Amino acid sequence: MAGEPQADCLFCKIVAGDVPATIVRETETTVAFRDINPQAPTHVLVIPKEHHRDAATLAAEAPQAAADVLREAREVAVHDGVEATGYRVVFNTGSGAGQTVFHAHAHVLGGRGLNWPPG
Ligand code: DGP
Repeated sequence: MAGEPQADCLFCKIVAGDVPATIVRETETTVAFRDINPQAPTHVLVIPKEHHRDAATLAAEAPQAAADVLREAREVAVHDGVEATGYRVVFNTGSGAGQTVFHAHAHVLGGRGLNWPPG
């Protein structure tokens, strides 16, 4: 069923506490934790606790959870002190766009200059 935990999903294991992560914030519906391979001083992943394979699927299957992820992205930026200077929220969607973990997640990046287009 849509949203159910998947036994082979790394981020479902982080939600369950079975894989350790540096948690920044947690709400009823989301978890935010530091990326294991940070690309900026602030590089935090915000995920819905429910399993959906990517951001587009999340928005279609659980729009409230998608909104919660976006709200949390800002809260993470405030938490890390990068909200005022600017930060980037990225959803890699599909392997061709660089998605490697197929549990919807927002990358929140900040704390350094961020070029556009990203390349
Ligand atoms: P993406 O390429 O958009 O699917 O991003 C997946 C991110 O997940 C990538 O930046 C690295 C991060 N990541 C992979 N494995 C782990 C892990 O075990 N712990 C944490 N904290 N992050 C991970």
